[in-house]
Amino acid sequence: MSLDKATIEKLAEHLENAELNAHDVLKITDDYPDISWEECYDIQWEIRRRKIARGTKICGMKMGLTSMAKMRQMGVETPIYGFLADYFSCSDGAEIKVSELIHPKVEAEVSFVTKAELSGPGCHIGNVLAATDFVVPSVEVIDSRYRDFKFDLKSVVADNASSSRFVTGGRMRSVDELDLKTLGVVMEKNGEVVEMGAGAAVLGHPAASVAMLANMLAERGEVIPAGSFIMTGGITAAVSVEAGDSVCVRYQDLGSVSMRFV
Ligand code: OOG
Ligand code: MG
Repeated sequence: MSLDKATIEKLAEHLENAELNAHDVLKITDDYPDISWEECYDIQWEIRRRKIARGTKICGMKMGLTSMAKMRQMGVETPIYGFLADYFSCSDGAEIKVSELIHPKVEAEVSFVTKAELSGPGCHIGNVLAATDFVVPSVEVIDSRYRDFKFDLKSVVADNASSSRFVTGGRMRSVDELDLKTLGVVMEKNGEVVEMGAGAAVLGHPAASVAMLANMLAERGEVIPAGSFIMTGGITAAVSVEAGDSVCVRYQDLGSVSMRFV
Protein backbone atom coordinates (compact mmCIF):
# COMPACT_ATOMS: atom_id res chain seq x y z
CA MET A 1 0.00 0.00 0.00
CA SER A 2 1.14 3.52 -0.46
CA LEU A 3 -0.47 6.22 1.63
CA ASP A 4 0.13 9.85 0.77
CA LYS A 5 1.63 12.30 3.23
CA ALA A 6 -1.75 13.86 4.02
CA THR A 7 -3.17 10.48 5.06
CA ILE A 8 -0.17 9.71 7.28
CA GLU A 9 -0.62 13.14 8.91
CA LYS A 10 -4.37 12.61 9.33
CA LEU A 11 -3.85 9.22 11.02
CA ALA A 12 -1.13 10.65 13.27
CA GLU A 13 -3.44 13.45 14.38
CA HIS A 14 -6.29 10.97 14.93
CA LEU A 15 -4.16 8.68 17.14
CA GLU A 16 -2.44 11.50 19.00
CA ASN A 17 -5.79 13.13 19.79
CA ALA A 18 -7.01 9.81 21.20
CA GLU A 19 -3.94 9.80 23.45
CA LEU A 20 -4.21 13.44 24.53
CA ASN A 21 -7.97 13.28 25.16
CA ALA A 22 -7.94 9.74 26.60
CA HIS A 23 -10.61 8.30 24.35
CA ASP A 24 -10.43 5.02 22.50
CA VAL A 25 -10.54 4.53 18.72
CA LEU A 26 -10.87 1.62 16.29
CA LYS A 27 -7.78 -0.08 14.86
CA ILE A 28 -6.40 1.83 11.89
CA THR A 29 -6.07 -1.46 9.97
CA ASP A 30 -9.91 -1.66 9.94
CA ASP A 31 -9.92 1.24 7.47
CA TYR A 32 -6.47 0.61 5.95
CA PRO A 33 -6.07 -3.19 5.85
CA ASP A 34 -3.13 -3.03 3.43
CA ILE A 35 -1.11 -0.42 5.30
CA SER A 36 2.61 -1.33 5.44
CA TRP A 37 4.94 -1.60 8.43
CA GLU A 38 6.90 1.34 7.21
CA GLU A 39 3.79 3.49 6.93
CA CYS A 40 2.82 2.57 10.48
CA TYR A 41 6.24 3.72 11.69
CA ASP A 42 5.78 6.84 9.50
CA ILE A 43 2.64 7.59 11.53
CA GLN A 44 4.51 7.04 14.81
CA TRP A 45 7.34 9.36 13.68
CA GLU A 46 4.75 11.94 12.64
CA ILE A 47 3.19 11.83 16.14
CA ARG A 48 6.70 12.36 17.51
CA ARG A 49 7.22 15.32 15.16
CA ARG A 50 3.91 16.86 16.25
CA LYS A 51 4.92 16.65 19.91
CA ILE A 52 8.37 18.14 19.30
CA ALA A 53 6.80 21.00 17.31
CA ARG A 54 4.65 21.73 20.38
CA GLY A 55 7.72 21.93 22.61
CA THR A 56 7.59 18.42 24.06
CA LYS A 57 10.98 16.80 24.63
CA ILE A 58 11.60 13.20 23.65
CA CYS A 59 13.27 11.69 26.71
CA GLY A 60 13.85 8.10 25.65
CA MET A 61 12.86 5.10 23.60
CA LYS A 62 11.15 1.84 24.43
CA MET A 63 10.99 -1.63 23.04
CA GLY A 64 7.74 -3.54 23.38
CA LEU A 65 6.56 -7.12 22.94
CA THR A 66 10.05 -8.45 23.65
CA SER A 67 9.00 -11.26 26.02
CA MET A 68 6.98 -14.43 25.36
CA ALA A 69 4.63 -13.40 28.18
CA LYS A 70 3.80 -10.15 26.40
CA MET A 71 3.64 -11.66 22.91
CA ARG A 72 1.30 -14.39 24.14
CA GLN A 73 -0.86 -11.89 26.00
CA MET A 74 -1.31 -9.68 22.93
CA GLY A 75 -1.31 -12.48 20.33
CA VAL A 76 1.65 -11.14 18.33
CA GLU A 77 5.18 -12.32 17.65
CA THR A 78 7.40 -9.36 16.70
CA PRO A 79 9.01 -6.76 18.96
CA ILE A 80 8.30 -3.12 18.17
CA TYR A 81 9.64 0.24 19.33
CA GLY A 82 8.16 3.54 20.43
CA PHE A 83 9.31 6.85 21.87
CA LEU A 84 8.95 8.34 25.35
CA ALA A 85 7.84 11.96 25.75
CA ASP A 86 8.81 14.14 28.71
CA TYR A 87 5.33 14.17 30.25
CA PHE A 88 5.23 10.33 30.32
CA SER A 89 7.87 10.38 33.06
CA CYS A 90 6.67 9.96 36.66
CA SER A 91 8.81 9.81 39.76
CA ASP A 92 9.05 6.83 42.08
CA GLY A 93 6.04 6.79 44.41
CA ALA A 94 4.02 9.02 42.07
CA GLU A 95 0.24 9.31 42.01
CA ILE A 96 -0.83 8.56 38.46
CA LYS A 97 -4.19 9.98 37.38
CA VAL A 98 -6.35 7.32 35.78
CA SER A 99 -8.68 10.05 34.43
CA GLU A 100 -5.91 11.03 31.97
CA LEU A 101 -5.74 7.46 30.64
CA ILE A 102 -8.10 4.99 28.94
CA HIS A 103 -7.39 1.50 30.36
CA PRO A 104 -3.87 1.47 31.85
CA LYS A 105 -1.77 -1.63 32.51
CA VAL A 106 1.61 -1.88 34.27
CA GLU A 107 4.72 -3.73 33.11
CA ALA A 108 7.93 -4.55 34.99
CA GLU A 109 10.95 -3.57 32.88
CA VAL A 110 14.68 -3.05 33.04
CA SER A 111 16.00 0.15 31.45
CA PHE A 112 19.42 1.15 30.15
CA VAL A 113 21.10 4.55 30.05
CA THR A 114 23.82 4.74 27.42
CA LYS A 115 27.13 6.61 27.44
CA ALA A 116 28.09 6.09 23.80
CA GLU A 117 26.21 6.06 20.51
CA LEU A 118 24.79 2.73 19.35
CA SER A 119 24.06 2.11 15.71
CA GLY A 120 23.02 -0.80 13.53
CA PRO A 121 22.99 -2.90 11.51
CA GLY A 122 24.86 -5.63 13.34
CA CYS A 123 24.56 -4.10 16.81
CA HIS A 124 24.83 -6.90 19.42
CA ILE A 125 24.78 -7.45 23.18
CA GLY A 126 28.52 -6.78 23.41
CA ASN A 127 28.17 -3.35 21.83
CA VAL A 128 25.27 -2.56 24.13
CA LEU A 129 27.05 -3.61 27.33
CA ALA A 130 30.14 -1.59 26.33
CA ALA A 131 27.98 1.47 25.68
CA THR A 132 25.88 1.19 28.86
CA ASP A 133 26.38 3.78 31.56
CA PHE A 134 24.02 2.06 34.01
CA VAL A 135 20.88 -0.01 34.32
CA VAL A 136 17.86 1.21 36.26
CA PRO A 137 14.55 -0.49 37.13
CA SER A 138 11.40 0.94 35.56
CA VAL A 139 7.70 0.27 35.41
CA GLU A 140 5.88 1.17 32.23
CA VAL A 141 2.22 2.18 32.26
CA ILE A 142 0.89 1.26 28.83
CA ASP A 143 -2.46 2.49 27.55
CA SER A 144 -3.45 1.35 24.09
CA ARG A 145 -5.67 3.86 22.36
CA TYR A 146 -7.51 0.96 20.71
CA ARG A 147 -10.90 -0.22 21.95
CA ASP A 148 -10.70 -2.97 24.58
CA PHE A 149 -6.88 -2.96 24.26
CA LYS A 150 -7.26 -5.11 21.12
CA PHE A 151 -4.98 -4.47 18.19
CA ASP A 152 -2.74 -5.98 15.56
CA LEU A 153 0.95 -5.27 15.33
CA LYS A 154 0.72 -2.63 12.62
CA SER A 155 -1.96 -0.66 14.47
CA VAL A 156 0.03 -0.67 17.71
CA VAL A 157 3.20 0.54 15.94
CA ALA A 158 1.28 3.57 14.65
CA ASP A 159 -0.07 4.13 18.19
CA ASN A 160 3.49 4.56 19.52
CA ALA A 161 3.49 1.08 21.04
CA SER A 162 0.80 2.04 23.60
CA SER A 163 3.28 4.35 25.39
CA SER A 164 1.74 6.55 28.02
CA ARG A 165 3.58 6.81 31.36
CA PHE A 166 6.65 5.30 33.02
CA VAL A 167 8.17 5.33 36.48
CA THR A 168 11.85 4.86 37.20
CA GLY A 169 13.39 4.59 40.61
CA GLY A 170 15.08 1.96 42.70
CA ARG A 171 18.84 2.04 42.39
CA MET A 172 21.05 2.20 39.38
CA ARG A 173 23.84 -0.32 38.84
CA SER A 174 26.54 -0.82 36.27
CA VAL A 175 26.15 -3.91 34.10
CA ASP A 176 29.24 -5.66 35.48
CA GLU A 177 27.57 -5.79 38.91
CA LEU A 178 24.51 -7.64 37.62
CA ASP A 179 23.52 -10.90 36.01
CA LEU A 180 20.81 -9.46 33.81
CA LYS A 181 19.61 -12.89 32.67
CA THR A 182 18.78 -14.19 36.13
CA LEU A 183 17.76 -10.83 37.60
CA GLY A 184 14.49 -11.55 39.37
CA VAL A 185 11.44 -9.30 39.33
CA VAL A 186 8.33 -9.53 41.53
CA MET A 187 5.30 -7.39 40.81
CA GLU A 188 2.84 -6.68 43.61
CA LYS A 189 -0.56 -5.05 43.24
CA ASN A 190 -2.19 -3.95 46.49
CA GLY A 191 0.34 -6.03 48.40
CA GLU A 192 -0.32 -9.26 46.52
CA VAL A 193 2.17 -10.88 44.13
CA VAL A 194 0.58 -10.79 40.66
CA GLU A 195 3.48 -11.49 38.29
CA MET A 196 7.11 -12.54 38.53
CA GLY A 197 9.92 -13.25 36.13
CA ALA A 198 13.59 -12.93 35.28
CA GLY A 199 15.56 -10.74 32.87
CA ALA A 200 16.08 -13.55 30.36
CA ALA A 201 12.36 -13.31 29.54
CA VAL A 202 13.32 -10.30 27.41
CA LEU A 203 14.82 -11.76 24.22
CA GLY A 204 17.13 -13.98 26.29
CA HIS A 205 18.93 -10.94 27.76
CA PRO A 206 17.58 -7.39 28.17
CA ALA A 207 20.64 -5.96 26.35
CA ALA A 208 19.51 -7.86 23.24
CA SER A 209 16.43 -5.63 23.24
CA VAL A 210 18.59 -2.47 23.09
CA ALA A 211 20.64 -4.03 20.27
CA MET A 212 17.44 -4.81 18.39
CA LEU A 213 16.33 -1.20 18.79
CA ALA A 214 19.61 0.04 17.29
CA ASN A 215 19.18 -2.37 14.37
CA MET A 216 15.55 -1.37 13.79
CA LEU A 217 16.42 2.35 13.92
CA ALA A 218 19.19 1.78 11.37
CA GLU A 219 16.49 0.89 8.84
CA ARG A 220 15.39 4.51 9.06
CA GLY A 221 18.91 5.95 9.21
CA GLU A 222 18.58 6.67 12.95
CA VAL A 223 20.91 5.82 15.85
CA ILE A 224 20.65 5.63 19.65
CA PRO A 225 22.60 8.70 20.81
CA ALA A 226 24.84 8.63 23.90
CA GLY A 227 22.89 9.46 27.04
CA SER A 228 19.69 7.75 25.91
CA PHE A 229 17.20 6.15 28.28
CA ILE A 230 15.83 2.90 26.83
CA MET A 231 13.13 0.67 28.24
CA THR A 232 13.64 -2.93 27.12
CA GLY A 233 10.06 -4.29 27.37
CA GLY A 234 7.86 -6.01 29.91
CA ILE A 235 9.38 -9.09 31.55
CA THR A 236 5.96 -10.41 32.57
CA ALA A 237 2.46 -10.00 31.21
CA ALA A 238 0.96 -6.54 31.76
CA VAL A 239 -1.46 -6.09 34.67
CA SER A 240 -4.58 -3.88 34.52
CA VAL A 241 -4.88 -1.16 37.13
CA GLU A 242 -7.63 1.21 38.23
CA ALA A 243 -8.02 4.14 40.62
CA GLY A 244 -7.18 3.04 44.15
CA ASP A 245 -4.59 0.44 43.14
CA SER A 246 -1.02 0.60 44.33
CA VAL A 247 1.78 -1.19 42.53
CA CYS A 248 5.25 -2.09 43.77
CA VAL A 249 7.80 -3.95 41.68
CA ARG A 250 10.79 -5.44 43.52
CA TYR A 251 13.94 -6.06 41.51
CA GLN A 252 16.79 -8.28 42.57
CA ASP A 253 19.81 -6.03 43.29
CA LEU A 254 18.00 -2.94 41.98
CA GLY A 255 15.56 -2.01 44.74
CA SER A 256 11.93 -1.33 44.02
CA VAL A 257 9.69 1.01 42.06
CA SER A 258 6.20 1.92 43.22
CA MET A 259 3.24 4.08 42.29
CA ARG A 260 -0.40 4.66 43.13
CA PHE A 261 -3.27 5.08 40.73
CA VAL A 262 -5.76 7.76 41.70
C1 OOG B 1 2.24 -2.84 23.28
C2 OOG B 1 3.40 -2.32 24.08
C3 OOG B 1 4.13 -3.44 24.78
C4 OOG B 1 6.05 -4.06 26.30
O1 OOG B 1 6.82 -3.73 27.20
O2 OOG B 1 5.98 -5.22 25.89
C5 OOG B 1 5.18 -3.01 25.71
C6 OOG B 1 1.10 -3.29 24.16
O3 OOG B 1 1.14 -4.41 24.68
O4 OOG B 1 0.14 -2.53 24.30
O5 OOG B 1 5.37 -1.88 26.04
MG1 MG C 1 6.56 -1.82 27.87
